[in-house]
Amino acid sequence: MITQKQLDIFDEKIRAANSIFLFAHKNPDGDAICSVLAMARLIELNYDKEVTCVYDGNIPDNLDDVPLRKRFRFFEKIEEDARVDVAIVMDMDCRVTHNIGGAARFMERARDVIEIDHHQNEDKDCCALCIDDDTAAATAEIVYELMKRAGWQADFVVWRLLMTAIITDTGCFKYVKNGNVLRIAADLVDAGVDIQRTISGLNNKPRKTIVTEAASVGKTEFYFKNRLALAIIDNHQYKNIDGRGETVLNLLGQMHGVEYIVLLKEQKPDQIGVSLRGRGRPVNTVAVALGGGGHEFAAGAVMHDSLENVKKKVLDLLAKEVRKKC
Ligand SMILES: [Mn+2]
Repeated sequence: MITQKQLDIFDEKIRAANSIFLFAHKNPDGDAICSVLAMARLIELNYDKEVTCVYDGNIPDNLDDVPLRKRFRFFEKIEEDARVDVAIVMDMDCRVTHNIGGAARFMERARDVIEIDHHQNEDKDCCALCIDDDTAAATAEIVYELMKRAGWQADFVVWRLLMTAIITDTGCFKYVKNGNVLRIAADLVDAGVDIQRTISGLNNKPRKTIVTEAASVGKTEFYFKNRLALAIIDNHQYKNIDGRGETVLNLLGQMHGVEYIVLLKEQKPDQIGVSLRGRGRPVNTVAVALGGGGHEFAAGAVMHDSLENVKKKVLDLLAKEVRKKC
């Protein structure tokens, strides 16, 4: 629930600012990108202020066609001495200071930092205002609430961005925490947003990505009586995917009997991205043991070791989990 006091602080900070920067977490996902772009648009429509949207890392290819995508700028393309009065950091996943990446240099010079997220922020000290609601399914849900509470004017671009954010973070409405996000989606549909068009707009990955991900699925290794599926994207294949490999995880997650899904991505010869998914089985403790983190059923880590060593370590840790449940 957004309070009047939060609204007042937001309004005061934005009014007093001449240069507003908006940030998503490093390697932003659909919710991060579209929530930032929707907020940027809302500020322009309602405050007539100039805003700059900044990210670090890479943006998934399937988000290339979202409205205003070109407005999102890689941090190294921003003038080094750019002035920043207010920084709005969104969808940061708990740690603002850790997750913003190279864009931190611009956030740090802001007079005020405003944080908006559907995770509880652990870096509250650096923020003048935190609008956190961990009952929200997406950051876009909070943007929508803010827009309604403040009585802001919106347009079709904002509505489409919010729907795209909600669809990506809820996995097409599979991961809702309560009915609120569905009521918002209903309002957006009534406003004219087409769910099917929004989803097919996201189904536009490059051919090389799908072919590479399918090849990786084809070579999946199975362990512990098929309860664990492990797929690998080697360094040669890694350049063909957009850094994630979601299709691999989705396909293996559809397989009968599979409870744990592991995807090892050889980003560099000695840097392995580990993605873990559990079907009703928690995987976050394993991710933490590997030096990473995440959610109960979707977590990951980046390890600096060879593919072979990382695979052994992951299997050893998961063997304990599998046995626990027997
Ligand atoms: Mn999110």
